[in-house]
Amino acid sequence: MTNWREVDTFAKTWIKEAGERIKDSFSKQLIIETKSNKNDLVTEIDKATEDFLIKKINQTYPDHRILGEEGLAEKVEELNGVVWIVDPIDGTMNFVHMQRDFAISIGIYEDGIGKIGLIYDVVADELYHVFKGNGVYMDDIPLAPLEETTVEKGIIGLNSTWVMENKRIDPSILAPLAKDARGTRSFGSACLELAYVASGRMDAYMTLRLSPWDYAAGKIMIEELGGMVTSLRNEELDMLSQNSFFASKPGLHQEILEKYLKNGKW
Ligand code: 2AM
Ligand code: CA
Repeated sequence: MTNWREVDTFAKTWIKEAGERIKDSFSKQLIIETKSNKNDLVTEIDKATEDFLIKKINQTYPDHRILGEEGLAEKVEELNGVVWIVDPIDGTMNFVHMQRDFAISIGIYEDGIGKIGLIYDVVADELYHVFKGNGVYMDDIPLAPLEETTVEKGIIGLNSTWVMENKRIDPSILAPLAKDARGTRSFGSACLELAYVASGRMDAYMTLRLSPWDYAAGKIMIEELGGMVTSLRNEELDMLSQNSFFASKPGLHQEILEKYLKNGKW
């Protein structure tokens, strides 16, 4: 039997320790490489952070498995048992250029069901955490359930570049949503944007493509608070591959799907 309280305590300790190590790297010269495209960045700190977390998890829980963005652990092809889904630095571009607005994200799943989610905003020193069934917190502050809202009153997290990334999508398709919303925002770290939806700073967040490590923690938080997390086609997300992504307060989710997203070829 898994002692989930113990897992939660270790995970919180390790994510903070990993954050300290990242902060210590600020004074060093970074080695920056690119991955899928010239703006998809990775540094040795991303890899060192994932490696640090893998070692801690392996030493304490040898039967748990790890799905990490940098792929340093054994390959995970199904979600049986306990799987830690880790993004060592979400928002690497922010990390490299701005030294702020990036986070470590850890979602811990059992047989595909989210149990624990942690998102650590390293520079702000804010830890968002959820233990399924026990509410969501930012540090010691409980987050309120998400209430229904409308596009008219909503702030929508939307990255202006993603509608142009895919030749199938006419960029103008989202113009009415951007126009009708109270405002749009883009922070450059998907997991932090999900923490902002959970904490009510934003009302929804959507993107064309997200990987499981970007949303594994945030999904548990938003669902715990009564929000919805689906693809842009309102489908359940596949935790083992990339998906289009749409997280929102209730009410707003339905309104955006019906009025703005139904003609998109996502
Ligand atoms: P990363 O920094 O961990 O790579 C930037 O808008 C957000 O999208 C970040 O959360 C970033 O995560 C993520 N991202 C960057 N490139 C991506 C890609 N090719 N596929 C999915 N998500 C990506
Ligand atoms: Ca990353």
